[in-house]
Amino acid sequence: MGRKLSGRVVIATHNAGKLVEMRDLLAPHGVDAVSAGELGLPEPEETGTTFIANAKIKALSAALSAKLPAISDDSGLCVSALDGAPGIYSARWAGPDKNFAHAMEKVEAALRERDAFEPADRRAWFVSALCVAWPDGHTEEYEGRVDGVLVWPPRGDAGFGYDPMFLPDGHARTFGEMTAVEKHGLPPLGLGLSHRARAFVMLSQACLD
Ligand code: ITT
Repeated sequence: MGRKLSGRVVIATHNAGKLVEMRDLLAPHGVDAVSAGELGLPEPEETGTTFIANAKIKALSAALSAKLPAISDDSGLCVSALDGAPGIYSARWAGPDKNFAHAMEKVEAALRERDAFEPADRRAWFVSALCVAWPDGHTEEYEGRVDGVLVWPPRGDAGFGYDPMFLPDGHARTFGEMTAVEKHGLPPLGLGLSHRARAFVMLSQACLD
């Protein structure tokens, strides 16, 4: 049982795609969500070596600057044949202009170099580490994961980042072809499909009403 969140909460991300999803996930829980961008908070350097460590850096930085509880997400795509890359470097593979068409091409090129053409050789998973931090320094962390295969060419233009090339197990459409509701996969449709929704279910059970 975690510490409860209520009132105003900072969504500590500067990523527009994540912000939409995190707002969506928080919406039914009656908190007043404000983004790091709206508050003009700085983007801390992500110096951690794990998703959880980077999520903590981001949530603590926002909570201490804003003097409000803050929720961050550190996430990424891990490719089995690439020994888990790009992993915590998923945002960096898109370069300074955040070009994810290019980042997906890089992943595809690396898979081809390894002769990974069959679905069995193209296994991947998304991870989301969510951290809630309070201005007194208390933090709680939750991690979710979804497994699937990488398709080529990318399919669909919904979502963000690597969504168009990720086909979650048990589904016929990529995250890029799903609505936000389908990607979340929350009740009454399911128990959480995306990595972020799965981590959020744990967070909400512990910290939200
Ligand atoms: P913040 O740190 O401000 O939250 P960021 O984009 O730098 O934004 P990360 O360091 O956590 O965030 O990078 C994670 C990258 O992994 C992100 O830029 C996406 O491209 C990718 N990613 C994470 N979740 C994803 C999802 O649900 N669908 C597609 N790509 C995702």
